[in-house]
Amino acid sequence: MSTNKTPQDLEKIVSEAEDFLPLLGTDYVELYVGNAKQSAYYYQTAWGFQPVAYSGLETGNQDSTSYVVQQGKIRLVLTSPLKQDGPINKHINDHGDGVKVVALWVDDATKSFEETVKRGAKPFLEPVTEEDEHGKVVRSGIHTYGETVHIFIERKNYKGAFLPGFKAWDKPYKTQDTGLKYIDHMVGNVGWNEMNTWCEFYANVMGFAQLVSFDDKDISTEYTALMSKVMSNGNGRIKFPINEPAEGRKKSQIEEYIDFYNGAGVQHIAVATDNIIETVTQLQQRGIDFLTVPATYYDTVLDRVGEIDEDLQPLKDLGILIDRDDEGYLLQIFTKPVLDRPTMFFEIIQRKGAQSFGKGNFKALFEAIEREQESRGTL
Ligand code: TYF
Ligand code: FE
Repeated sequence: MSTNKTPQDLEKIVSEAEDFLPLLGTDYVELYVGNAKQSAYYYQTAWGFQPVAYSGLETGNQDSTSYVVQQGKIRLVLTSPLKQDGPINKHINDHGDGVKVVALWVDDATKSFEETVKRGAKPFLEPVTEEDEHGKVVRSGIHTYGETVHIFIERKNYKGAFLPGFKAWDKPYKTQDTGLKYIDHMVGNVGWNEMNTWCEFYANVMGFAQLVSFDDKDISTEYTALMSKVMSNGNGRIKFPINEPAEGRKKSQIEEYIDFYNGAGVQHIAVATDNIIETVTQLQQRGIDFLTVPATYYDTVLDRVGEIDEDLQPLKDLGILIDRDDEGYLLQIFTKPVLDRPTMFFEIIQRKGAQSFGKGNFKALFEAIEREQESRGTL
């Protein structure tokens, strides 16, 4: 069964949360990767991100290299170690490439740290002020699920390209963007029976409210199951669904992730576009692989979702999924994992009123994932 909070419920939780942890948005997402130079090239060439900033040997950083790329409001940081045996090496050894930092943009990073630690967050980074000729930035950080962390970024007194320690990176090589605008939501996979613990963390420590809950009856096929709850901050700019595996006849995709990632971590980053047909056409031409559903999906989809603005044919050709709720409809599609391990993937989403997550597509989507699991021998 799905449960939805009324606007009145949300308003109350929201106004309380806004008091102690106002979040302005996602500041950046940092991945620890084996080869940052090549990852940066992939995100530029295949996804249309633009070069923004760089840190490495040339900037006096002896330990690691980071490339910052941006598209719309989406900022990715790709980081690799330069030496052996450090924490970044260990992270890559344990998890493969993956998201280490989900950075949150705040007005006061010191207060964000104090308020969350007071409510039980495990500290990752004590508030620290860093300066260069462009101003100063205050950063602080707390742990979340697995080895993932949230870093609070206070940049109201900063005008540089990214953060102190980085130089502006203006590479003559530029690629056409693919129309990606902002991060709509970021999903965490956690272990058996851990979903509620982490939802309570977001509620109690960060003042988030639960938007929706899906149990294994909503999210199951004949073979596999999972459970999911969507947590949101007060202004709705930050939405974190949390998934846990559920018992099915075969192995849940969440369990497969946990096995290969060696623990909890970020499962998918949903990025918003306002023209999904254009965006996905571009991405497919540049070699991004998407999950596909059987052509029969399109035989009945309009009976389920009613009238839509787009022609059905291009949606069918590209494999874009459609769902509707009380507020409107949405278009969405999922990439295959973008790493060697079956761990992280992307979702492309275009919202046309709907504020939900595509529940009507879950069955077709999870059957598509099962076919992939089958091909990997992990079902
Ligand atoms: O974020 C969501 O809830 C949707 C649906 O493993 C979804 O994108 C949920 C779980 C999953 C893949 C997609
Ligand atoms: Fe999603």
